[in-house]
Amino acid sequence: MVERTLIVIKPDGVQRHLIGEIIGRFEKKGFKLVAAKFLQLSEKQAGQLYAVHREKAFFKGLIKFLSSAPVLLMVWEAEGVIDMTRKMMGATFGFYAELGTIRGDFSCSERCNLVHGSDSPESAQQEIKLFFTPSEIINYKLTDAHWLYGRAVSPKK
Ligand code: IDP
Ligand code: MG
Repeated sequence: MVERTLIVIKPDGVQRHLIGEIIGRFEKKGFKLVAAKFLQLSEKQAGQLYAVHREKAFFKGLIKFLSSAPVLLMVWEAEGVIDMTRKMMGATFGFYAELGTIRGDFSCSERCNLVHGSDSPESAQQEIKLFFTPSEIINYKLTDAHWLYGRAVSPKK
């Protein structure tokens, strides 16, 4: 099923010059970028994104970190994009994440783990709505869709 997910390159990803690296991985995998915004979040906006963690001991530090410098907010679209982006991000703590994942290759930290990605269709829908209006999400076709999903040749032929 075609899904959309919110991906955020966190302040450490921007400061460490990893925007291109992170976008490049998603782009080369074949996902479609349908919206993007570069901005510095307020503590309130950061708190809304991480509302599920409000009771956690790390919440306050997380909100300060996320609102401390600019972030790149993006919506990516593809069949199964939520699970695939989570796999490509790797485990939450950079020092545990598998090599080959974004966090495993570039993060050594619990908090500064470079990237946020929605973890379910429900959270994706909610999180996208926090930052993008429907008209800011662009509907368009990529010409490689047949090749990407392996439907270039009909199985009968
Ligand atoms: P996720 O980003 O892999 O979905 P979550 O458990 O949703 O991980 O945590 C949200 C974010 O909070 C993490 O990406 C990380 O930046 C931060 N975080 C999670 N656990 C800790 C912790 O124990 N200490 C400090 N920061 C944490
Ligand atoms: Mg999470």
